[in-house]
Amino acid sequence: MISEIEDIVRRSGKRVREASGFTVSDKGTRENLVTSADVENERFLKEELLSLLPGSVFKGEEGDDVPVAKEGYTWIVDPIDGTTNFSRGIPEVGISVALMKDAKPLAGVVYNPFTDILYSAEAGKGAFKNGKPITVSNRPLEDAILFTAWCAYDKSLSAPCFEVSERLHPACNDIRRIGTAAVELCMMAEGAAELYFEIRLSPWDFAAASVVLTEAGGHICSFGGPLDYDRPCPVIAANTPGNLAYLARAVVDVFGERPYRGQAFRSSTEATFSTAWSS
Ligand code: 2AM
Ligand code: CA
Repeated sequence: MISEIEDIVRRSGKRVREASGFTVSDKGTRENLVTSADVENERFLKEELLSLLPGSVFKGEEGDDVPVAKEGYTWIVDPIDGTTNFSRGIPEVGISVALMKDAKPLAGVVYNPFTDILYSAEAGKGAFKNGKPITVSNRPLEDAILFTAWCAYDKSLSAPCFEVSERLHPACNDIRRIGTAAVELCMMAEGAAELYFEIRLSPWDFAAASVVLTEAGGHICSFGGPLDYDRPCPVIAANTPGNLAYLARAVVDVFGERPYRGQAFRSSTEATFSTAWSS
């Protein structure tokens, strides 16, 4: 099955790479973009993936946001992760396809059609970059690179996100921001970076990469427990449980009691740290 998914994703990537004359529009705020290539690629992936697995459910960013099925198979798809990069010709883009079974992640493929790098993983079977096994690094915090962003699409949350960066920067090696969460998480999976924090990611941004990162030996969670594959949530990830706990502590210290979508961070702190320490 994974090789068939990879084949579909590679074919969709060729279409994205060769797309010309696409139109760009915003989805409510000027930072949140969609192009006609996003919409066209979601249509292509939906058709191909549903015919690969008849009876499955398709959840996608551009117009197909439905709940993940509690029983059976659900695809979670971002046709272009890094749309702002794509619209400007910056070649950091990920086509992200996850397959869930009974609401649990089963497989993930992330493909950058501009670099021709494809990450893939199936639960329990390891993670791969263009077919070669990958693992997270074992770098300690002081050598770690952090991927993070400052919530461009909701600037009311950007100040505390900057504060998290301010705290981490002296403790680690440096900070990077590539503009596609899916590719950033996969770069962690191959050992190129060690830490990841975003206050709000949608399931299609992280679903496929979460399988790749977990299978590569990494750790990824939200606040107070596992990722929510049905709605946007905070995402923290690291190469080791110790680095995950350090980052989670910094995030909770900064955000404190600040409610996030009606949920106080503090109330879920204990569960976050038990996830961090026990995984
Ligand atoms: P996108 O390009 O598919 O929109 C940038 O750091 C990351 O944030 C990208 O993965 C980008 O995905 C994602 N992103 C952009 N707008 C977002 C939004 N409104 N909510 C959640 N994630 C978003
Ligand atoms: Ca997208």
